[in-house]
Amino acid sequence: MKPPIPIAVTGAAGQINYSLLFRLAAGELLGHDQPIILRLLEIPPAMQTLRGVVMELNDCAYPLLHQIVITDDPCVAFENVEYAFLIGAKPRSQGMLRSDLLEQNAEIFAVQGRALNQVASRQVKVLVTGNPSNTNALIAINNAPDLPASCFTAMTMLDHTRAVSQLAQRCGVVSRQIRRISIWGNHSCAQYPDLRNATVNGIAALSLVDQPWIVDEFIPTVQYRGTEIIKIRGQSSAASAANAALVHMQTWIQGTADDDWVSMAVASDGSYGIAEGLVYSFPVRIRQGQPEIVQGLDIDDFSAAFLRRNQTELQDERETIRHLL
Ligand code: NAX
Repeated sequence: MKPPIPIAVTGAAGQINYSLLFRLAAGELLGHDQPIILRLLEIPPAMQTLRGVVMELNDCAYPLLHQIVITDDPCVAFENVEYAFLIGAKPRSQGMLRSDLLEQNAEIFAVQGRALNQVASRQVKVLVTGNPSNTNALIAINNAPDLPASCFTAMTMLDHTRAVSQLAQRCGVVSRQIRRISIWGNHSCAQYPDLRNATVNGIAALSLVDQPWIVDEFIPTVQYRGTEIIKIRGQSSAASAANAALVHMQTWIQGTADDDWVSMAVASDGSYGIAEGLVYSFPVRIRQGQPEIVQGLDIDDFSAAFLRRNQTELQDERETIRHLL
């Protein structure tokens, strides 16, 4: 049997984790021959709920689940971890503004960035899901000066899979026939779901769908999907978000298919004119275990306006939390 690998997960008593933890414990991230240790971080008021979740995890008798550590200390949760899912934060409820979220959640990611800097593996792969995820990742990067910024990503995979699904449904195909969807910018309603490079069974998506559908249906449906789910379900997306977190980390570990890419928010290197350092979602491929921004895509005026709007929004968010950088 291989030695167990620790995986840190924050917000472990929350609704996303009520799906994610069970999939991790079943071996969906690291494979069905790799034992794991779950290192679960929560705040004290949620510890009781977390103990109940741990009872259920134990009751599944997962063959690969070697140990579960629960703690409210980030330095314990992140000790030597290779993988960290930063999910814990206050979720957006109906009517809550992003700026309120930003204020409330920023401090959490400063503390957790410092803890990762102190105790995590130097190759740790960190996925920030807690909202506002791009700016929370920016805060974590800036509070972890001894870790390369490339250790940190924020999640736009849910937006990506939503976009894939919308295009697949429109074209009457299944999702694996879709390639090269891109989500640009912020994980917010400003994001730009872009199908200009997408293919459906190898055929250019632009030759199969018309511009009014793209502008009036595809883009807003993806942008506002989270809001719509809160309205209809009464709670924010959970199982689909857990799935996206898992797919994001799996892709980071296993790589992208040769003819495809995924969307991840990473520290900008100035590509496509996006200010260096901003955590911005790009189409990325995984090369030697690292996300690399896909280069050379044609950006028309319509797309450029979206890219600029997202940059401005993220720069404004950065100003709000500058004291934490
Ligand atoms: P829940 O409120 O169900 O769970 C959040 C959990 O985090 C709670 O148990 C809470 O006690 C815990 N928590 C709060 N502060 C913490 C801290 N300092 N350390 C450790 N744990 C802490 O929310 P859930 O629905 O699970 O959503 C979690 C986060 O994901 C939210 O910020 C939400 O907005 C965000 N989302 C991000 C998405 C993305 O695509 N980037 C999509 C889904 C989701 O909305």
